[in-house]
Amino acid sequence: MQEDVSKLRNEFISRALSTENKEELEALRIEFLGKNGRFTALLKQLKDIDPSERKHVGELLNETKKVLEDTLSGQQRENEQRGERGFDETIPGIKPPIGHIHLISKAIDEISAVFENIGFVRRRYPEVEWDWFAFESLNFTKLHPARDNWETFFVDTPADPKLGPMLLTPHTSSGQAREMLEKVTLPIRMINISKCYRRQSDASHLTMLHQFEGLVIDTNINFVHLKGTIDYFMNSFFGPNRKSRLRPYNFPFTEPSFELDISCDICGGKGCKLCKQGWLELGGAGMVHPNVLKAGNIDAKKYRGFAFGWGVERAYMMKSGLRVPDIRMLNSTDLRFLTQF
Ligand code: FA5
Repeated sequence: MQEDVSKLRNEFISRALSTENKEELEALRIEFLGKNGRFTALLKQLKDIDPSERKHVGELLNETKKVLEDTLSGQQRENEQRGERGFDETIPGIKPPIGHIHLISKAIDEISAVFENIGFVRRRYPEVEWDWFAFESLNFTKLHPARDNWETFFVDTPADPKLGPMLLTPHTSSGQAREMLEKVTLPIRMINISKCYRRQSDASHLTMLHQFEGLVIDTNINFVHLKGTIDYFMNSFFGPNRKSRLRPYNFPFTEPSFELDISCDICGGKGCKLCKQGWLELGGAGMVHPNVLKAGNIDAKKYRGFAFGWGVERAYMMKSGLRVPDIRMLNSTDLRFLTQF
């Protein structure tokens, strides 16, 4: 319903601004606000809406109605003045509202630039993926809970005899084996950014999220390279004043494994609804497990690597000074929110 209201409002405004006379404007008024108008139809639906949402939707409809009426009267004045004076090329034109790149796209550009500065190459691997790339090649056990229907969205198609069932990838780590198998020459320094899907939705979880996955493979790679890369990213993206910490963790595809947290900017590290205890998890990292190198046809005796996978939305909302308290707001279509960025 909210989406319908905002689409209708945008259509009304753009069509009203291109009318040239009273008659055109009146026809538009009847189409939207008349007894059987399109906006009037939405007003009539209000009584059927769930009572818990009715107040919020009612307010939105009232505000929108006022916007439509103000646009009508403003444009009527404009059309009248134009009629009186005829065409006057010295009058400044009507400025159409100008949009901007969406904040998630901006975040992706910024993250890519940070890593490209130190030699990483941007990649993008499939969102609709085979089990083999998302789990099997990454050393997941057959009964790992992430493979469960409750965690991952499976696609209803026949399984491939070698690659298993098809799914919506829950993480960008599925690009690791693809990068190793598709890459002709080593070393590898990739940053893979794409969409991932999980059965989650709350103040810090989205159902469709973006992750950025780093993978470095070379002959002399060790933990210091990983830590240096993390510190460089944290400093470049969040500035010098935020704290980060690594916690030992367990991922099947890295050994040792860590999770990376950043101090919460909303509560200054005191603990709030979003972060709970002052820290927000950004993602996982670790040294690539030899079994993953083997799955990628890389000689595990000669080569080593590190990998990390972090959330784009999480990283962006934790940027200093941004103070977005609910990750789902980043997908809002509300212009009052979006024009702030
Ligand atoms: C993984 O997805 C691992 N593939 C990360 C990794 C890569 C570890 C390489 C080691 C080596 P995890 O499930 O913790 O790990 O997710 C990583 C990050 O993605 C989270 O910390 C968070 O920032 C983001 N993320 C995960 N699920 C969601 C979600 N539902 N909504 C928003 N962001 C999410």
